[in-house]
Amino acid sequence: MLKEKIVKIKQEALGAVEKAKNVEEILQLEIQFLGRKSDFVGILRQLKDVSAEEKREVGQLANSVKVEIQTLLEEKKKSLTSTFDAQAEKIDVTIPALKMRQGHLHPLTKIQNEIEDIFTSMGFEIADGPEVEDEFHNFDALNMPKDHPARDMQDTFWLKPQSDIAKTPTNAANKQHDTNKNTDARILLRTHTSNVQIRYMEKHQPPFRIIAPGRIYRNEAGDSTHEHTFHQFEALVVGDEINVGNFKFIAQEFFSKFFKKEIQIRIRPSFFPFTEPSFEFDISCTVCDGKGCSACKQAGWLEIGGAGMVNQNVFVAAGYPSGKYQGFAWGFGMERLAMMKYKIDDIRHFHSGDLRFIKQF
Ligand code: FA5
Repeated sequence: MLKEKIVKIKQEALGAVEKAKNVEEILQLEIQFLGRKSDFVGILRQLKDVSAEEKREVGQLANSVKVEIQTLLEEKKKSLTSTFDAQAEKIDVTIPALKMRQGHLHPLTKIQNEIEDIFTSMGFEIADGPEVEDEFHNFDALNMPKDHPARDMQDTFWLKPQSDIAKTPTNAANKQHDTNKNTDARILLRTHTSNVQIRYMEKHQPPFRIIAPGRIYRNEAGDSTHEHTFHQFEALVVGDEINVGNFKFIAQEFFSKFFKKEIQIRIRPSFFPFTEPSFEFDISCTVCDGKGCSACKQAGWLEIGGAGMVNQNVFVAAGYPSGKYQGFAWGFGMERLAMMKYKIDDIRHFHSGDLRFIKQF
């Protein structure tokens, strides 16, 4: 009799647990079927009145049913708490996913890569030189002796002489590792990429054609077209019979490829100690093609940079015999070129770190 009651309770419990929809209902069922006032516990109380044999049988059955109901309640509780309730979460699967933010190259890096691609396609090699330079490679070897007024054209950031640095206590202790160096050489932040001309020629023999893009520094106040830290781009072509015509052709090819339109070159007399003759060169205006507009102040031409035939004194300083080779060199500002290409009105944008500017490229 008690056995049947237990089996009936078990079936009722299984059915009820099956139908339960949330954790609260499960807790209610636990009280209803196994709680102190439940029928099940009532049956267990009646066990004291039955025979020893029935007590044993009913007791065993009651235990296993209790475990069964408890396990069932536990499993159902788990399954209910882990069930994903899309309604409750209010997830709208039709909303477009958030865009991943992607990094990209700085506009100047892009310009530099473009320039390098064009020149390597014309058989040029890319050369490099130090930004912290000695006076010899930045000035003396480029035919600008110490008292030469041309040095004033490029205001210089001088660095502490190495002998001063060596006097500091830590470095004095290390000095014995360093005894071969001329610690009195004046060092500076290079004022142009022309130092690479000397660095390259000291190690290579003509014929060659190189370009040298890089960062340079000038101790001057900034405005919309001047920075104290900017980038230049040097070209140097040396051989037996290099002439101004070669320069004009290469320059015309490069600028036409860079601006993706036919560009004319114009040269005007100028002066640089490291070139003879020297000239400034202009390109036909990239906006009006030479007709005259506000971008070129109605001139039809845009100033690009300086150039010239390498001065023989420079070849000699680099270790070549005088009169044996000829070459041309040029140097221009990369920021200024980028400003022309992308119509940027202020050079200071490049290093401002302003993402609204950087993200446009
Ligand atoms: C020179 O630096 C020469 N080394 C260029 C050269 C190389 C001439 C080889 C001949 C042969 P200059 O000081 O004019 O020249 O500078 C060259 C270019 O750098 C300028 O035409 C301009 O485009 C850019 N530039 C000069 N000063 C600044 C500045 N403060 N901010 C941004 N760009 C500048």
